[in-house]
Amino acid sequence: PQPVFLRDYTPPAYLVDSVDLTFRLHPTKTRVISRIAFRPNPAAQDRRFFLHGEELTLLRAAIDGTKVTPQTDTEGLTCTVPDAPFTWEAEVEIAPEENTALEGLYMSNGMYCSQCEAEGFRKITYYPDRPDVMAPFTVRIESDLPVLLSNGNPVAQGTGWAEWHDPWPKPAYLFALVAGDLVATSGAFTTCEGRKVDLNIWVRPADHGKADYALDSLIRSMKWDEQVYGRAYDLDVFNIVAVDDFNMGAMENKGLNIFNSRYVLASPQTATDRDYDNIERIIAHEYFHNWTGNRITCRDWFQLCLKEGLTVFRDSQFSADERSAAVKRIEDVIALRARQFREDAGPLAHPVRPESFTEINNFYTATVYEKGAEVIGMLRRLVGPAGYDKALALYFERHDGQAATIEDWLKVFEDATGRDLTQFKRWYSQAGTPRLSVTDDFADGTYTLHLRQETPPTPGQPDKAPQVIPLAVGLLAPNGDEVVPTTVLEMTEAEQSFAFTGLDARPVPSILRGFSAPVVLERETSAQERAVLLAHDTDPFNKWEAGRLLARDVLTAMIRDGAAPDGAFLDALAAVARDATLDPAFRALALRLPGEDQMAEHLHALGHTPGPLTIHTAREALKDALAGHLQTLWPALYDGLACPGPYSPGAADAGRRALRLAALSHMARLDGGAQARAHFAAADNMTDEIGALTALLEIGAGTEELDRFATRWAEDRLVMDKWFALQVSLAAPENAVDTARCLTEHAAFNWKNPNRFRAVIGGLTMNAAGFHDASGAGYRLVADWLLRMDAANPQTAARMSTAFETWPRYDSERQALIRAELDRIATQAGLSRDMGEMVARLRA
Ligand code: HT7
Ligand code: ZN
Repeated sequence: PQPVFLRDYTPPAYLVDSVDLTFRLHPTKTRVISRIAFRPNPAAQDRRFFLHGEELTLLRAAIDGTKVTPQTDTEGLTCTVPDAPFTWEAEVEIAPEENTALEGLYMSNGMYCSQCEAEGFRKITYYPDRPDVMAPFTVRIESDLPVLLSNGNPVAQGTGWAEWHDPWPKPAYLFALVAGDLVATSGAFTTCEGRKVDLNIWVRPADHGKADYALDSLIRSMKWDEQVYGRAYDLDVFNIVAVDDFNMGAMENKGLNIFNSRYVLASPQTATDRDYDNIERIIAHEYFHNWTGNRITCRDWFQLCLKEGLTVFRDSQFSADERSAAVKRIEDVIALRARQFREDAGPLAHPVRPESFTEINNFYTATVYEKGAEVIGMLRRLVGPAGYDKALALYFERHDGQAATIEDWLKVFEDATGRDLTQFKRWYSQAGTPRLSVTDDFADGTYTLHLRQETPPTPGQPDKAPQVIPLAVGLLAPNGDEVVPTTVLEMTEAEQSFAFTGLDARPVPSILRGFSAPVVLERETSAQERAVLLAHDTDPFNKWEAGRLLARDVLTAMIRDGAAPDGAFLDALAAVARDATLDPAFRALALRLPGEDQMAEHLHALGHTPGPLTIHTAREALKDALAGHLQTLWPALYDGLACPGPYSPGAADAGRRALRLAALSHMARLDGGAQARAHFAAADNMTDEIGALTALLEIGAGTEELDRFATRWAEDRLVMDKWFALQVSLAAPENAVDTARCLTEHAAFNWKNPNRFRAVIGGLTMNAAGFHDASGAGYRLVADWLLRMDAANPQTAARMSTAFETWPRYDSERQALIRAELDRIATQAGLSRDMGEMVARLRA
């Protein structure tokens, strides 16, 4: 397969005025009859008529009613067509039951369901399957199943059939069809424009009653998008369907969102606070796509960040408004550093807007999504909230109904605010995380920050130009009083200095407040300065960051130099944990030590390659030290934080539970797990149940509780995913591979279900010391499963292959072992395009 390049974009030869589809559903012989009105595109450079089509059996085709015999190959068909508007008709046969790739039309537990983004529609019928071809769709579904759904509004229905019409022109990737035995949790929403919208969340009958939170989240999202972005919903119905077999989290098909059931189904007994949080966030994300993605879509797949970066940014704003903004920002940055910085530092690094790809499914990445959102956050900081609102209003006005580009997006900001964004655009084209080194001096009441930025080379990009970095800075007096409130410095040069005058004493700088740019800040900071920031910074992000840096440095010294846990750090953390004026959720985050993977990356940047087991052991020792040092605090926190009343997933109670469970996990290190066992036995919600089980597994206990858990939840597949994931990811390093192998032999290990596969194989890759076991057994087991999964479901297998992206930071023995596995995968006959591209990039 050949890569495609952004620079080679050409407009489509033909545009589509309308699409009529009839589906006669059958597990192995579904008939799809299409009737498509084409017209020549005046803007096209050539007139070749090409329709994408893969794995289709073409039964007949006609143009304007006259039978034609197109030339077909594995990618599609060509045909001689009139140089004027014409109607194309075709009938194809497909076999949804045999579709294990979960792309196109497939079956999950007896239900028909589609997934077309990015290029799945071509597995349903012949079509110009590219996002810049937009058309209204009419769909007729024929099936005996009781619930038949497609995009848009219902037109008519009878026994064994239903018709839908979507008046909003859309690209084929937003097409959706669902047919099954489903029940709805329903509600209604009246938009600010007076449209009454029927809302339905469809689930399997056995899951009835578990969609209330999803519905509530949907209603809150609809309200928020009206209030904050002025965007109202535009159809009479909004349907969401929960599906068990799904490659990703959810899909924003117009009027018919399809979700991985783990992001819809929740009850206090079966879902954790994190699950509730994710449901709210993802429901919002997919809903927000209705405007940022559907009404305005992407011209081509290189522009993916146009919809994904913006929609992630919008869902983060929503979560910040609905919950705690400070906690949300910290959680987002933890995730960004863990996934995107890691990606940027390895062989898979790519720009937010990639310039080439072989398989677009491989580019639904943390860089496109999360860094894409950070870039928008920087833009908003640079132009200010009012400038941002003005630009967004212009974006919706100018590009509604269009397939747009990043150039269009930036032009809107330039036109709305008068700002030149030529240099800013580098954030879209340059890969890699900029390193920002900071030194300072103080003389005669003037404090000067000296900044230097440098972005390391990434694949295909050896040299980087300076980027625009909005740097939010505040200054604190040595006693902790804020003497300069947050100011945004705009760094544009490779080296630049900024002075603050009129100061009485050398201040303590609080730099990169709110994590105002996705960079790595490098600055020699004394423990004393960090302690001041941890105790007094008014910026909650930097207050948390001060604690994280202290923890990171303590861990670094323990790993690298065999140092003992630092007492001053333990005291500083104790002060935060004890501070009842702080949000419990914030305190819980402050107590979370940097992860093993993060430590490996940090030490690698410092030129060290410690074994993963050394990192694991040091981190465990620091946790033990923290447990012992604060032994009187933990029971006090535990006793004082019990939530009064029945379970509520709201931020306040979730924060209390998070801090209480952090206390419990430290107590387990002191009492052999006695309190955790009691907590497990008394738990009346899944957050407490999983929290107690985690505390036990972390100290090598919990066998009995695991068994009890499995007995209790054997029939609940989402809860059982947790059971599978937890024991692999928390296994002692020396047992992790065996635990994973053993679980792959478990009767309930249905590996073709992506959630179950990710629970076990993904669980192993998350157990850093286990996966990177010096024997190479972890690498071997994962590679074996990648190969097996690739033959069934390339998308899910290829995503999992990113587990190998960190190879450069390991010793030469481990590097050789990883390379051997990548070679083994690369030479496998019949490897998918997805996996072929991933291993080629990983090995480069
Ligand atoms: N836009 C969607 C991305 C997507 C996807 C979803 C489910 C299965 C396969 C998929 N491929 C791409 C999800 C989103 O970002 O909202
Ligand atoms: Zn999205």
